[in-house]
Amino acid sequence: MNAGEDTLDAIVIGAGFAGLYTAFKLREMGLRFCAFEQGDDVGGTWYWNRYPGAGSDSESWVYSFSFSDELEQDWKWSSRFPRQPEILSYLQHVAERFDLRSCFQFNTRVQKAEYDETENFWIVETDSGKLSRARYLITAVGCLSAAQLPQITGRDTFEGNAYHTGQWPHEKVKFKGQKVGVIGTGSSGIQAIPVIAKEAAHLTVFQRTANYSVPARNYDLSDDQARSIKKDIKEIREFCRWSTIGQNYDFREGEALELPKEQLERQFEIDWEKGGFQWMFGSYSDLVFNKKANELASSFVKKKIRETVKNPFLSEKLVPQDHAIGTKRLPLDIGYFETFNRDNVSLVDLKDTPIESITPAGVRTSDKLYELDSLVFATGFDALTGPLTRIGIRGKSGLLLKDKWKTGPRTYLGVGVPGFPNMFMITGPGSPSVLGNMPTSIEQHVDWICDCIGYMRANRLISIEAETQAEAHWSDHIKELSEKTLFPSTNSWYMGSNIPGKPKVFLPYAGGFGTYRKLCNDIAEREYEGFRFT
Ligand code: NA7
Repeated sequence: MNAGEDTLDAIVIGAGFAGLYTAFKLREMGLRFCAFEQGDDVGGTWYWNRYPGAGSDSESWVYSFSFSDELEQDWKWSSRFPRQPEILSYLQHVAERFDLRSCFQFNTRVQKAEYDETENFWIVETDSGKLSRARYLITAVGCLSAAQLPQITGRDTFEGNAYHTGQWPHEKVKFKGQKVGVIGTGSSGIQAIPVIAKEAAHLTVFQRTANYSVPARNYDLSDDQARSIKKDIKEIREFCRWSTIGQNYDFREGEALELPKEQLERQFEIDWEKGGFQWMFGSYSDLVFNKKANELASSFVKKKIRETVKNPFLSEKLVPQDHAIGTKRLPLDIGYFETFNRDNVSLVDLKDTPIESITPAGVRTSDKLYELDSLVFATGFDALTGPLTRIGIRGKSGLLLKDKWKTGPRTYLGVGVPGFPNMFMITGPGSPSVLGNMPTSIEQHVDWICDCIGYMRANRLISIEAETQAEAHWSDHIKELSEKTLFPSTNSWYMGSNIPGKPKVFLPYAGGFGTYRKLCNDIAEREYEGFRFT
């Protein structure tokens, strides 16, 4: 590809949390860069995921940027767990406040990015055919942005309205008076189902795997609560930066297995009333790492499901049978299990009666045809690798990133890949990313990457490339850490097992966010050990 003579310092892909902060930093550093976004505005995840009930499962005061004290003090969150419209407004506000929209070309999809080895540049081609050339390629493409539609016979023949939660229309979708079907009971389905049920004439939930869920217990923030959070925000942020999952809480001292059963049960109850991820990740760490301890947590939630769902036949169908709690991403819900007490909601257990096809009229299982007006695919994403491999990224010797990762992604720190010099991935595979609070992860990566670029410029270095040995060591480390957890025991998108043909490899770094931050800092201090410069 030939991109002409004008060479930028950097090209950024994406205008979500990661792209916005990168643009802010690069501009502060005085770099010439161009940023592309396929949507027509900023927002990333929150631009696309507009389904009913969509929202963050991290508390608003940490699910936000910490780089500007003024922004932190001025912005007013209305609730504990912000909903999609508010998060999108926040990101639009950030774009306006810091004049970041001018850094982006919207409605522009990056099709290809190729590294020119002789000149040490990235050449990027967008869907308009335009080529741009830059020293650095920074991917801010998100971890859960490549929507996955299931491969079901006749999927596209449905004559009603069909939606994927991750590609939701921008105009209001109406379900009033309709027979609606939802396929999928992951976090998206669990958020959407209670809201759709309130509007639809009838909702049929097609469940393949019964899932755990913990109540969010969302609440409106009073002025006093907001004031007190703002007063302590610096300490809160510092805690997040060094915590296990980038949140304002961490595992308790001690182990669940050490406690008398009644005491643990009491603690579970107290935490259940508080709601949120804290129920598990602010509790005892052996719930996550030890099968026996995890069984105690799993049993507690199963008991809660049985207590909530009035119809005993239905509640048994909703009780997870085949996985340990937390090994699939733990959803938070606002009335999910209660929804199955409604007269207008029914559950189809696909383990008993699998989907055979989708027809023009609805969903046909081995039992019968469910006629539908609208069908919602809450079927997830090609997580972490999908957003990157769907772009034709070619490194040295024309190697496609997709081919390089044929047997699973291998990276160094989840930031760099040997053979792909001057490419920086924000929250790429092999970094903590999806195992924690995303804005905390994103800010850490963007700061680290920008410091690295600053170092290169100060030292007149032209290219940086992760070393093969560092990649091998890091990949072994990722595997080793995952084997200390219960994650590999379950089919989940963490393991890549939701995508047909995707190698079954644990994708994120499970060593804890604070530990990872320290590692990255140490590596930077040792002049980017594990990377080779020219
Ligand atoms: P998830 O968590 O991947 O959930 C997808 C759901 O869709 C899950 O219940 C799947 O069942 C189900 N699914 C997928 N394919 C099929 C087919 N072919 N038939 C029936 N059911 C199917 O995606 P989400 O969007 O909910 O959440 C993704 C993340 O986004 C979330 O964790 C947050 O971090 C934000 P399965 O369990 O595979 O049997």
